[in-house]
Amino acid sequence: MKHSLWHRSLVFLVGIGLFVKTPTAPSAEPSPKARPSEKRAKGGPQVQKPKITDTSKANIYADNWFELYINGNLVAVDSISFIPHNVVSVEILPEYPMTIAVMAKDNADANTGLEYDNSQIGDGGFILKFSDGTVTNASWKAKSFFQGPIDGDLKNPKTRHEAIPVNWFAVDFDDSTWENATEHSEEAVGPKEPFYQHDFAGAKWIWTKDLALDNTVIFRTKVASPPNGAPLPPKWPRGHIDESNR
Ligand SMILES: [Ca+2]
Ligand SMILES: [Ca+2]
Repeated sequence: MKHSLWHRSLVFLVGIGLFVKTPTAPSAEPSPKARPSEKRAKGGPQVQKPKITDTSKANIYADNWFELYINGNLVAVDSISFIPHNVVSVEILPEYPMTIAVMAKDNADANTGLEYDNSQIGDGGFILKFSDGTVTNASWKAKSFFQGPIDGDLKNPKTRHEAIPVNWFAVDFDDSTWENATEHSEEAVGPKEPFYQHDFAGAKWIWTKDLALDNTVIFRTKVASPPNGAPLPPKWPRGHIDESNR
């Protein structure tokens, strides 16, 4: 009888122990709503993101076409191949130091250097202004990769092409041996109406020395800080466009 009572008490106590332990056992995985850290990772209030007011306006005019890279990234391409002449006006998110690299092309047949059914010699010209005060001038570097017609010979037009380096737009590309750009007068370039409808005040027309016979020109410059004296912007989160389209 005594033994049996002790046995029943033991079973009772073990049962109480199990009952008491059960509610304190570790719970299952928390629901997604209970993970604030995961929510923040998707872009919470602690991420300082740029607004459109943090961008600069870029006005760009090329006689006849251009593509523009900033710090190795393609930023703007002239939407019209050669004519009519147009201004490309876009917002950019500047980061300093800012390496700007531009490929500009005059309208010229690759085999003759002539335009309009090989009937005449055209001339080039490039001008750019950013609202941070960046402008084109003779401090930029310039190099021609396509000349023609050599000696301006219209009857027997010949051309000279130099291979364009694959990394011509890279930040670390070495342009130290290149000549400085040449500033040309507005009269010499003869811009069309869209130029006068945009703000290019303070910017200079640039090309190589030869506005007529140099047809593909690459320009490069490095801007250390906003030329208008504005403070350096924060290091915005950016990310890079994957050009392999994965
Ligand atoms: Ca030309
Ligand atoms: Ca032209």
